[in-house]
Formats: sequence, C-alpha cells, structure tokens
Amino acid sequence: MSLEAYKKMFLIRMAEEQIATYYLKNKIISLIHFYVGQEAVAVGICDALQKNDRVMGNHRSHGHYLAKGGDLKKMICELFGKECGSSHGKGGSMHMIDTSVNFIGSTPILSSAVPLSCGSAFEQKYHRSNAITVVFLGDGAFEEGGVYESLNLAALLKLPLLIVLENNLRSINTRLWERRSMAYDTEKIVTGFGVRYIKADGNDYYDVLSKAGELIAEARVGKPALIECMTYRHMAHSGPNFEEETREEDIFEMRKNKDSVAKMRREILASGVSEKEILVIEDGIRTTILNAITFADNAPLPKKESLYTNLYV
Ligand SMILES: Cc1ncc(C[n+]2csc(CCOP(=O)(O)OP(=O)(O)O)c2C)c(N)n1
Repeated sequence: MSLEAYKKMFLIRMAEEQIATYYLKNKIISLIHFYVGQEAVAVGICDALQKNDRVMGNHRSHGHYLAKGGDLKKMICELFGKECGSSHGKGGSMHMIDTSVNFIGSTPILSSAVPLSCGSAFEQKYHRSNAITVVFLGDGAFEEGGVYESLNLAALLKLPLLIVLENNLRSINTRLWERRSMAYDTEKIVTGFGVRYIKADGNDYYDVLSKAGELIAEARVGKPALIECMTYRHMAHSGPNFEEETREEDIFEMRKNKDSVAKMRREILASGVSEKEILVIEDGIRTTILNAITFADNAPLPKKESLYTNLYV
C-alpha cells in the first residue's frame, strides 16, 4: 500500500476543503473549480512520471499542480492574490504554474493546453531529452476541435505525449449523454488517429498508476497515448457547494463508498498501519495547510508599480 500516495491525495483533499472555507470568508479573489473527488487521477498519473517530465493543466488544476510536487504556499498565495503567489498574484486558480517541478502551466480556455503540450513534447523529442509531456483535460474540453488536430499531430510526429482525459461525465451541468450522439466512441476516435487508448478507473489510484505507467513507457519512445479516467467530481462546477440538486446520485453515499481518498485510507488500515499513525500523518498535513494559509493571509499584495509587469498588453 502506498502511504506516500495517500499523503498526496489527502493533501489535495484537505487543501481544497480549506480553500472552500476561505473562499466563503471572501479571502480568495480567484474563481475556483474544486478537484475534490478526482485525486486518484492526478496522483496516479504523476506518481508514474519522472521529475523531468512536464505536466500541463486546465481550469481545475490544484490537484494536478500539487500531485506534480508544486509548492503549496505559492499556490495558496496565488489564490489570495498575493505577490508571493506562483504568478505573483495575477493569475489565480486557473493559471497554476511551478516550473521548478516541471508543472509548466495551466490555462482555462478549454483544450488550449493540448496543442501547447504538443509543442512541449515536440521540443522534448527534438532535444532527445527522454522526458514526456502530460496534459490533463475534461470530457467537455475533449469535444473542442484543437484536441483532434493535436491527436493527429501527436501521431504524425510520434510525440512523447500522454493526454489524460478525466471523464466526470459533466461539462458544467450538461451531462455526457446530452452532448454526444449515441454513436460517439472515444476509443475509436483516439485510435483512429493512431494514438493509443486505455480506459482506467479514476477512483482507483492503483489502476490509474499501472495503466499510466504502461502508456508512459511507450510515450517515451514516441508512441503518444490517451488515458481516459472515469471519475467523479464531488462539488459544483465552480464554487464551494456540493450541488446536490443537480445530481442523480446520492453525493454523500458516493463519498462514503466510492471515494478514492476514503478507499485508500481503508486499504492502508487493512495493510497494518494503525489508525493512530494515520491520524498523526493527517494532522501534520492539516497543520502544513493551515500554516500556508496563515502565511498567505499575512503576505503583501502585489505593488501598484508591478501592475503591468509580466502581462501581455
Ligand atoms: C473554449 C472554452 N469554452 C467554454 C468555456 C467555459 N467553460 C469553462 S469550464 C467548462 C466545462 C468544462 O468541462 P470539462 O472539460 O468536462 O471539465 P470539468 O469542468 O468537468 O473538469 C466550460 C464550458 C471555456 N473556459 N473555454
């Protein structure tokens, strides 16, 4: 059992819960899309990567950023709009970046990171770096045209690229079956371009880890791939609510039985780690998060003179 993976998943979950609390206190300037429920995907994928592999994200990327090892303090500072944030307080939740761990950026324009990730993978191949690029996108973003051009380009140029499709069945509140014809077949679309495809259980860290590992090994030698992780977003599309009224499923039942973080905790207990040991670890993680929040809360805002620096105007 991977206690390290549990620590990362718990960090993401607890950071999101605290962010939700501070969002309600109007401390957070940025619009937030919470990642709660999808942690096994980000951690499973990033645990299968090397440090020099690059990751790109989207509008829902706190989990991707933290799973790749992004700095927690800088992330919270960014959400609070502070100078010490990863984008100096000017980017917010949807522009996460930490180049020190090769989390090379996230962008909220749906699917726009996919062609960019092809560029990154092309550079890696050109310089024979042996590293790959991974890009995360949702099922809604998968319907954007740029994705299909990227699939074609990736196969044609044999790019070291892994596309991670996080299928939570929703694009805002529009469900998959309300957006696609009955004939729509993701696997056929992807493989039709010459890109490898595997489906994984996004609620299971080990399933994601092993299937991603297989695809990443191939991507490294120029066989691009897409992994579709079936997952479940617990919270509203954006903002800190659970949005029960728009769900067919009983969200609290889902959290109890199918939630990947709770499942991993049960497995770790069953493997012989004691409840007491887990509680100590969890308390340590909560303290780290609260320290980051206190730091961000007391940190200075960007200076007026820096209003136009690092901006395209
Ligand atoms: C090009 C573009 N169109 C529309 C939007 C507005 N928008 C933001 S998030 C979103 C839904 C995205 O759904 P999905 O890709 O499945 O990701 P999820 O939110 O489920 O993680 C939409 C339509 C956008 N940001 N960019």
